Parts: sequence; C-alpha cells; structure tokens
Amino acid sequence: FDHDKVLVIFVLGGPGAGKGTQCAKLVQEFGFSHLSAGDLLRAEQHREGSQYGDLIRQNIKEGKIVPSEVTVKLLQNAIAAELEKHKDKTEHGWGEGKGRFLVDGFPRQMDQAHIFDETVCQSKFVLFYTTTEEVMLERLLERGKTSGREDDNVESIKKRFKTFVETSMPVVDYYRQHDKVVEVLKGVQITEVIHLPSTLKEFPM
Ligand code: UP5
Ligand code: MG
Repeated sequence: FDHDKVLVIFVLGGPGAGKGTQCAKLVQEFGFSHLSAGDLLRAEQHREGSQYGDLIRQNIKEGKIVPSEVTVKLLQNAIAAELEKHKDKTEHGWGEGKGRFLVDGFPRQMDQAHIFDETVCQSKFVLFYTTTEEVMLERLLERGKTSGREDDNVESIKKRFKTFVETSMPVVDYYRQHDKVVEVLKGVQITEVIHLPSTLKEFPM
C-alpha cells in the first residue's frame, strides 16, 4: 500500500486504561479503522498453522512484549486488508488507497516505534489514556471473570503493569518530546467520547 495515504494515530495507555473502549467510540464518530495489536496477536496465536502461537501465548501470559517483527507484520497485513476491504468507501477520507487507523496498544517498546516509523508511516499523534493502577487492576479483574484472556489474572496483571512502566512509558515520553502526545487524564467516563483536535475531523488527505 501507499504509505503516504495512510493516517495513523497511536492509542496508548496502561493495561485496562480503556484503549479498546475509547477506540470503539472513535470508530463510530470519525470513521477510523481500529487495529488492536493485542487483538491481532491473540488472533494469530489461535490461527491454525501459525508458527508463532506458543511464542505469543508465553509472552502475553508473562506480560512481556512479543518480538517486534511479528507484531509489525501483523499490523502491516491488517492495514493492507482494511484498505482493500474499504477501497470503495468515500466517507471520512477513505477511498483511492487512503485510510485512517487507530493503532491500539502499539508501539510499546522503543524499537517498535522506530520500525513502524521507518517501514509503515509516521503517526499523526498519540492518544494517551491514564488512570491509576488501582483502577486498572479492578477493571481487569472484573473483566477477567468473563473475558477468557489468559492475562486477566492478578499475577499476569502485575507483570503487565511492570512492563508498561519500564518499557512502554519511555515510548510515550519519546513522543512527548516530539509534541505528539494528547493526554486523556483519569476520570474520563466510559460513556464519554473524548474531544479530538479539530484538525482530525477535516484531516486533509
Ligand atoms: N472500562 C474501560 N473504560 C472504563 C471507564 N472509563 N470506566 C469504567 N470502566 C471502564 O477496558 C478494560 C476494562 O475496563 C473493560 O472491562 C472496560 O469495560 C472497562 P479496555 O477498553 O479493554 O482497556 P484496554 O486499555 O484496551 O485494556 P487491555 O487489557 O486491552 O490493555 P493491554 O495493553 O494490557 O492489552 P493489549 O491487548 O493491548 O496487549 C496484551 C498483551 O499483548 C501485552 O501485555 C503484550 O504481552 C502483548 N502485546 C505485545 O507483545 N506487543 C504489542 O504491540 C501489543 C501487545
Ligand atoms: Mg485493549
């Protein structure tokens, strides 16, 4: 696909910060395609014949980062598939090879940021959701009762928090230095759609 025609916004935040929930709202409002790196990895883990199943399962359970090549490849394939699927769409700046994507839960390690910038495209900006670990823990344990996610248990959650602080926060700080971070502070209501910069609505593509 033509990398100049792809608009990407990274959606970051700790485990359970509400990335997926907020992305679903932004999809409805602004016509984005939502790509959750975690969802793509879980789908690949369960795909028959995947050579990465065990690798992904182990890392997710331990709250560690799956090797970047795997995730970047999955994201690239997903972007290409979405562009193909929506090639006749014209609303919200789609069509003629153009598309807009919320990339949720990625990049979460510095090398991923560089690989994506160089091989896919530069993100327009980063939406960063924050709340306390206490709130996130409570949400994830609640979700764990029905989610079936192998990492929604106390042991895995604690490891995910640690990885987030040590490995993923430096990515947020890196984008902060480039003035790319829009921070959405704790207290955002689940029913509320956060206000995006107005430029997004009329993105010139
Ligand atoms: N909820 C949400 N917002 C709420 C609100 N405002 N008030 C009250 N409740 C709210 O929300 C979590 C729960 O909280 C839900 O039940 C929701 O209803 C409620 P959700 O929107 O799902 O939060 P989200 O931030 O998406 O949480 P998630 O658990 O998905 O975040 P993680 O970052 O931990 O998970 P992800 O799927 O991105 O990654 C999982 C693992 O995959 C990683 O740990 C890692 O091992 C691996 N991974 C990689 O290796 N590389 C990658 O690039 C990406 C992932
Ligand atoms: Mg999520």
